[in-house]
Amino acid sequence: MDAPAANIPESLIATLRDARSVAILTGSGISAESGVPTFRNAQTGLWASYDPGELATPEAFERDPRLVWEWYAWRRELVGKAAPNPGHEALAELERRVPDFALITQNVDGLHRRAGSQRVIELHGNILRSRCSVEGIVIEARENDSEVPPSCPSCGAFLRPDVVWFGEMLPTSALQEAFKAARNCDLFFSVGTSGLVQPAASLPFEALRSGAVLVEVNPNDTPLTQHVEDTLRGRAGEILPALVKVAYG
Ligand code: BV8
Repeated sequence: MDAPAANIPESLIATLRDARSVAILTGSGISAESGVPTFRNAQTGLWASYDPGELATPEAFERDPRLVWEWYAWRRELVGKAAPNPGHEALAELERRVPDFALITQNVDGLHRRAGSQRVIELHGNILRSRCSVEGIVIEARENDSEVPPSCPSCGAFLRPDVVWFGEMLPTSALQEAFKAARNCDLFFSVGTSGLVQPAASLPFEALRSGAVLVEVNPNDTPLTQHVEDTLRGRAGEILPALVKVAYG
């Protein structure tokens, strides 16, 4: 049995097989093996000197719309070159195996849907979509638009990435669906997230309060680690496929 499978407790396999309802929260760690830098990892190249937490704000866009738009264009290009990894694919397989399955993601890279996951709750939006910064309507950004940022075809305001910035409210329906899934699940996995960003970071605790078994998949400790039933220490791209293989063959 290879290493990741060997570290999966028998009790967790039994709980997974018996689970009626499973909820998963993912963060940027699950996309790391697809070559998408995690949110807090040092930015590379041109963006090395910028703090993502500062750029992903309405204030930054107000102050320098061109800079913020170009940062997202750089990230969109990275995501466009990335492919789902075995961790994303294992979650798509898990959805097919569990009667009631909810995949809640903080990620904006769209890789879960590209891996075949159907029910994906995107808490923080999607970097591949743009919206009018005034009317809020989603606009397909035109290829090679000379304006940076491009302007809304109907009102002329700047387009912005269709993501949730720090200080902005999350989409109400997505947040409500996420908390409902956390409250109703038998088993909750927190995968590839440092658990620092609210309100997403409250979801595992909501599951715990509702009696779910809580499991973390991460190479490192997080503020959640001390509260979980099982810690699967390692990379999602190795652990999740091993979990699915051991549980379902
Ligand atoms: C809001 C989109 C109401 C943009 C993002 C208390 C309550 C409520 C709000 C707050 C609060 N305290 C502070 C706040 C404000 C703020 C917040 O939480 N700040 C934090 C930093 C303290 N929250 C908000 O503003 C939210 N809005 O609450 O509205 C409100 C408004 C104003 C005032 C009060 C209330 C909006 C938050 C959404 C921000 N937008 N993304 C974009 O992407 O550009 S969040 C951003 O961080 C990404 O989406 C990312 O997914 C997310 C979380 O980060 P992680 O995914 O965890 O990534 P990180 O790099 O941190 O960690 C990676 C992990 O992976 C690590 O643990 C690593 O070990 C692990 N890993 C690495 N490799 C692997 C791996 N794991 C597995 N396998 C591997 N191979």
